[in-house]
Amino acid sequence: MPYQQAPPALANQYEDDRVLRSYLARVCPRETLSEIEPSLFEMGRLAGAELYELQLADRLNEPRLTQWDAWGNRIDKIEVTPLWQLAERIAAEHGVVATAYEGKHGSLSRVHQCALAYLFTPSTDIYSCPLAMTDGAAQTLIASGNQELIERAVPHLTTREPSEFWTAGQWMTELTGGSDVGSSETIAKQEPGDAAGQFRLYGRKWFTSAIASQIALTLARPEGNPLGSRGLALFYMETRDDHGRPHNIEINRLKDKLGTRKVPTAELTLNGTPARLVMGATDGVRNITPLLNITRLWNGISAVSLMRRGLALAFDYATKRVAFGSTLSEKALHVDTLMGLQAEAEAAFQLAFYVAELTGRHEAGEPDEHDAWLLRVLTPVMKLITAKQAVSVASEVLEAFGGAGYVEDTGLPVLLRDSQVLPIWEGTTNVLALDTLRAIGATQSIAPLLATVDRLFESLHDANLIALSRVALAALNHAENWLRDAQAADRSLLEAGARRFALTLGRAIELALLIRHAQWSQDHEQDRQATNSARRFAQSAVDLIVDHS
Ligand code: MFK
Repeated sequence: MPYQQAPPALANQYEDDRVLRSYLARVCPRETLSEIEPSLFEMGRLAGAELYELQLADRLNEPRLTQWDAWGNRIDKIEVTPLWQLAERIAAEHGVVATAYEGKHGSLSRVHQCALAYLFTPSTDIYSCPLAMTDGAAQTLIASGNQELIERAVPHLTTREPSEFWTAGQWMTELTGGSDVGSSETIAKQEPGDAAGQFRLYGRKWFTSAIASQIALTLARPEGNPLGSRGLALFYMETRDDHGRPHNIEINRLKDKLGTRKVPTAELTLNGTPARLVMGATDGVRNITPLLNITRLWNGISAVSLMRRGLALAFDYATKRVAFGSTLSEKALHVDTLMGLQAEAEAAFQLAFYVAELTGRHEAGEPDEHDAWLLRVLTPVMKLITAKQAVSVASEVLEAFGGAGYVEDTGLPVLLRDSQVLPIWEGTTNVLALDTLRAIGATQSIAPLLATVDRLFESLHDANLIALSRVALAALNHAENWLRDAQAADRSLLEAGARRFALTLGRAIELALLIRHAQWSQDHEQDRQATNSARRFAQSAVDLIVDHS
């Protein structure tokens, strides 16, 4: 009988997720949990069964652009993959965006929605990209107060009815202005007869993700406005005309990317595309920031969901793969390696969902200055640290499969390629490290974060966890001292250390949140697994600050 290797398999992705279930049991009142759990069981079932099977079967399909028809007409038709077509319907029906807007559970509606997105994402080939932008566009339109656009678009962006559902693009990146959005060159012109607020856009957008979306929010400079980000304005556009063709938009080509290959990302030319001002004719960058902050939250949720997928497969495979006389799950070194990755993923999970809680409280109008500061500072910190962890965990997960992890038709290499986008889009690590400094802004101190961590540790009574808590506090105090000294020195020292500072904040707050959860889990579930993860995580590098000489 020739040797054949059993492949890794997935169970119901909610049912066997200790970390998600334990977290929800802590943050949700019992009644809320029993109301939301059926939706999570169902999404967990789909993610571990039909969607995952279709994802493997759909592996070689990619989106296609057809620029011309047989008769010489420019059509710029985009066809997305079969899994993407199904994912759109499932996302709408299961409320992967809508749940956050239905508000059935107050501020926890955002947590519920993020839990759905976390389960949905790893089996749907980064369909989370258009969903993230859809969610961000809805937030941005609502924040704009533009009643006409809110009434026109938000019901479509937040519906559960697939035939009514619209997704949104976020068209910001230009050749001149990648991270430096203020350098954008797209011009907005008003022509005779155009209604107030109605413009036509001319320019070239260099990296427009999920080009099949029905609407897009974009930035352009109204003629005569000054250079720089203040001279840009925020515009709303519907991307198709009445015949379903791109509305004065030429799709020049789809990008040939390392990963996210199912996402139709285009270079395009706006050729007099009709667009409406969303709010005011200036300050477009500031006005689009609600979108940036929501997509950064989605980035973090996607990062932890991809880590979870890799580990679910690796843990299952370890029970099946026999080498040197026993399964990998019986090899102390293999298990130790996986547990180290599990600790990274668990710490990242706690931070991503903590930011979801803060976002939910903000959206539910539970105003609190302290929470507002935390949300503004921790959003970039969470995005940058979880993205780095996702790449590193994905790389190790592939290695845990040996050669199989490097072979395409196992469906494993895509985990690494898709993770690699997470530190790049929605603000690179360095851009977000600088944004963290900007967010700390006037306080010039992380005192509110230190106060939060003190509160997280108030109910600690396990001696081991109390010892671990000192690691988090020491790192944060070191960061606070470094910040004070760097602010007193010249700007270049502050800037040069910004990445190490932000990464340290990220790892220290992850550790603090994990310790808090571990204590709860000991007390309420008699479970020490989170404690073991906290111990491992505390012994990895938490403090990355390098002092000035
Ligand atoms: C898997 C799910 C992930 C989702 C996938 C989505 C796929 C989409 C792919 C993409 O589109 S990737 C492109 C994303 N591009 C970026 O994220 C841009 C990265 N660059 C930055 O974030 C820069 O920091 C920024 C462009 C914002 C800097 O621009 P400026 O011109 O230097 O802006 P400035 O003057 O610092 O900020 C303008 C205002 O906005 C200021 O307020 P004031 O006018 O009141 O002073 C800032 O404080 C404010 N601001 C900036 N960032 C903010 C913010 N406010 C709140 N939150 C923020 N994040």
